[in-house]
Amino acid sequence: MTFETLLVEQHGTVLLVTLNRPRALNALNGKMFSELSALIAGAAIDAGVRALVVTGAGTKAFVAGADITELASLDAEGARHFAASGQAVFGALERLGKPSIAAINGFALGGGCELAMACTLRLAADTAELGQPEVDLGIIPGFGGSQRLARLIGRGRALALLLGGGRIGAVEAERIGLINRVVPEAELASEAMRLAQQLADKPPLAVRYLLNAVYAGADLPLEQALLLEATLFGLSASTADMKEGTRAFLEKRKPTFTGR
Ligand code: CO8
Repeated sequence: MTFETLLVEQHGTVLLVTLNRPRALNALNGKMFSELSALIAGAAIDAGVRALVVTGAGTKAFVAGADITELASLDAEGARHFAASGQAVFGALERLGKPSIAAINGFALGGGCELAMACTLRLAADTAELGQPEVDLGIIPGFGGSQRLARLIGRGRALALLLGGGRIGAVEAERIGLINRVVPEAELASEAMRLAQQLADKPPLAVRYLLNAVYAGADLPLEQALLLEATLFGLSASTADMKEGTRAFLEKRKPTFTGR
């Protein structure tokens, strides 16, 4: 697949996706959402893709938010539709069943921070800045920020960021749990690929069940979530990879997973 707003490279079983509108600091527009949607749908059914890295083109920004030029001309129904379709795309990424890593190489603001939060893990360059500045534009986050931020870092910290509208650096973002790890800027790309490859080498069915258990379980009462975990545990125990993983442990050798 070729895209207008995305650069996509496959490195073995890792898909490197670069949001590519550097002159607008990779701001998310309708075209980018429809291309991301197609890309995620393709990655979902491609057994050769086991992990994704998402990053921004250029040296300045991961994603500086929704495209404010497009936003400015929307009426209420257009804005509702834009928010809902962005939410659907980020939801599809979150529920892909394959790990995704946001490599935050600069500004991750508004929709950019929301995209990073829809990824499984987040690495940020030490120069990166994150925030939800929507309030200062007279709007609220529309791509999941008002919900994912509180779930990720807690309601109090989320409200401070959402209401303040300011930006925080990568070190502070790591301290409050918004990102997993700060990386020197020059090492971000290689570190993100290295981590993605590590995850891609894990047994993919166990990874999928694990992601399902964590994401679907989070929205369920504990009793139902535990039932879901036990059911997925049972499913994972029926895989050839489980037999290989346990046998390899007992035989003191490295497992060879086949994804079955
Ligand atoms: N949308 C469109 N263009 C943008 C955006 C954006 N979000 N951000 C930057 N650009 C453009 C600038 O207009 C500029 O273009 P040009 O060169 O043609 O003038 C170019 O990118 C470079 O930007 P700057 O000159 O501003 O670069 P600076 O280094 O001076 O500043 C900043 C960088 C601080 C990142 C600054 O550009 C900025 O504040 N950008 C906007 C950040 C922001 O407010 N983001 C949130 C957007 S709203 C959002 O994401 C809501 C999501 C939910 C929507 C729900 C649907 C309705």
